[in-house]
Amino acid sequence: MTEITNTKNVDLIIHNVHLMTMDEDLEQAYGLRVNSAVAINNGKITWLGNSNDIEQFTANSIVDGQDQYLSPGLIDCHTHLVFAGSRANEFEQRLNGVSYEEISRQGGGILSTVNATRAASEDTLYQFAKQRTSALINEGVTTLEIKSGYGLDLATERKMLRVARKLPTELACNVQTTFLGAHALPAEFKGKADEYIDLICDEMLPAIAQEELADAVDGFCEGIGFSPEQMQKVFDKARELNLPVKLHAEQLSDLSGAELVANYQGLSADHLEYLSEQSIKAMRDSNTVAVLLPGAFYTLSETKRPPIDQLRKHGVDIAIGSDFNPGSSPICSLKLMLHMACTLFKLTPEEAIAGITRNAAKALGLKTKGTIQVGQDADLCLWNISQPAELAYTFGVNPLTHVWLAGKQSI
Ligand code: DI6
Ligand code: FE
Repeated sequence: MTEITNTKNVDLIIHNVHLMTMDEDLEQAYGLRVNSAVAINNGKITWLGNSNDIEQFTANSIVDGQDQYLSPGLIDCHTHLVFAGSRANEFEQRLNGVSYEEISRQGGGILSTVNATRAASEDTLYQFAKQRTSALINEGVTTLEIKSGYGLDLATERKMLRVARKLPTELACNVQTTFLGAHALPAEFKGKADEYIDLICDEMLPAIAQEELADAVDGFCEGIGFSPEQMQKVFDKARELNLPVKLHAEQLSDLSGAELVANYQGLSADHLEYLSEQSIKAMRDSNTVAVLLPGAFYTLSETKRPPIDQLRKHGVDIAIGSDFNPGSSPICSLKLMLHMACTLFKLTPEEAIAGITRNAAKALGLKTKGTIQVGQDADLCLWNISQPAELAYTFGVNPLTHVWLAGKQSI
């Protein structure tokens, strides 16, 4: 078996497990290796092989996995979980027949959360975010992405990103942050969208980049968001500052936002219900991941599914995110998204699980996460299940028994 360490003394051995490696080079579904073991040293996977071959090691800690399944730590590659306030009133309005877009045009929607988030103290925001992140962690999430975008002014966008950056100091998780200044037009810029885009490019983005508060840049390209031309300006600035880009695209209509972000070698295009084949080809050519968000599809009672067959046909990688936010996806569960990716979007359980591991890592540009392979970070989940598909099949029971983050047991 592959070995990259000279020493046979390691920090941790987990044996007697079935490995869902999610390694795409292995032929078995889920990259499955039954009756296996992994060795972990300095937070990395240093060996994997047959459970009978662990005698060659001495380890500070040995865990008997008792025939359970070991998967990569789960990755939620799209959340908006730093926010204040509730939008239950809009939930009620929608069920009384007012659409998501109408609510937004009337000054509710994202702008209502912006008001609450601007008014909240950093500590209040942090406490809410901590509670939500804990909920994800308890289901096996070890890495999550968090977007700003409910500040829409520099001070509040910075406040949100600082909150996101602080979470891993108290919780066992990795956080990737994304600057989403171009999420909506703030009320004080009504009728002056281009001026707001200039503010993002000239002041907000350079300040955020200088403070290293964001790992990527995102926007909402939509009739109720920003036009492709406006997003292009933001992407040009991001490129100048060496920040990768991604985009909320084709959620409610087709503006070819996915093609635009692909032209900037974007990490991902997200939502994509109204995605065209032309944009799919552009995504394929730039390795831009398709991030599908079944929570928003479900909450908004959308009926048009993302073009899954076309994405498959062109070999575009598919990831799944929770999009957890107070408006279109008030569901803080990646496990439920896994289930809904199958039931609503008809992904196979293997595709859906790849969507919250290997492909979610790609969507975040993380090369050392999302699979169980030698050299990868030892972010791992142990599941008391009888087969991999069970992770997607049930919801409401939690089969998670152990989690390791960089080789340290956290659950
Ligand atoms: N699309 C979404 O689904 C979220 N943001 C976006 O651009 C929704 C944000 C919200 O309604 O608060
Ligand atoms: Fe979103």
